[in-house]
Amino acid sequence: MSAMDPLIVTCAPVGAEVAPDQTPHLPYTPKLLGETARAVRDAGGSIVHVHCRNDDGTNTHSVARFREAYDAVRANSDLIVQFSTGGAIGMTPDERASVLELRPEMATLTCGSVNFGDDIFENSFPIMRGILRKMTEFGVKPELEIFDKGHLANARRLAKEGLLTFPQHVDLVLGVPGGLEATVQNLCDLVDDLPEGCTWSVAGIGRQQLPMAMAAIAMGGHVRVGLEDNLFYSKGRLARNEELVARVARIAGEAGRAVATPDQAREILGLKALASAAR
Ligand code: KMH
Ligand code: ZN
Repeated sequence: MSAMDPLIVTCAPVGAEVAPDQTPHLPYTPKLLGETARAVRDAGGSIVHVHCRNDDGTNTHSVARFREAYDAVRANSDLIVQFSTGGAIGMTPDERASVLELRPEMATLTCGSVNFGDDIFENSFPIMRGILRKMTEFGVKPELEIFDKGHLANARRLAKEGLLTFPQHVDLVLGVPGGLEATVQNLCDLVDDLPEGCTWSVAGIGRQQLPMAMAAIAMGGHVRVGLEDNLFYSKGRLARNEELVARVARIAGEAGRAVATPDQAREILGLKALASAAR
């Protein structure tokens, strides 16, 4: 597949910074995540980006909880399962990387440290190398998370060290307070700077989620939406994850771009097709 490939829509339904008391629509248990996976698939999604919480709503990166989450998604859909290795601020690098032993199809690799609100999301070279080595060990495809312009240079350095080969799939996360702002100019600059052959998506934060998605649809990129990045459907109206996916699918369709099925997305991303037993 090439140029204007079908649109891969990633849904990030639960984030470490979004708590259940902020919205009734956060699928923070495996059961809720499974239901959301089904709805997101029906709405046109291809990938689910996974963070986990305990039943009391607190963040966790426990392998057992991620296994439950994986099983819940798989029992309800054929979505590509992508684990977060970013976790939550304050988690140790080992904790963040621990879930890779479950061999999800994909996992995120944030390509550098970044101010994150009043905190620092720490991703030193030793941290990135450790996560990448574990991804290689368990055969997990990375999605490179780029929060700032210098993060692409960091990814190139990791490639020079032999820990990564290009092309890769890259997610441009724009609008985090402390990171690169969500503007079309910044998006174009990053896309111009991508190594040859990379596929990319954009995750606009907050109210920039929809405009960034629209730009990506037009540019031939892919899109990430979901409550991790944005709680609202419109001003004052809380969103459900599947509604955010459905809106992007609808707009893409109007623009003449169909959404990718999960298996089409696997082909675009160079992942193996899902064994029929796992559907
Ligand atoms: N929660 C952020 C500190 C990822 O999922 O890989 C990191 C994050 C990135 O959400
Ligand atoms: Zn995340």
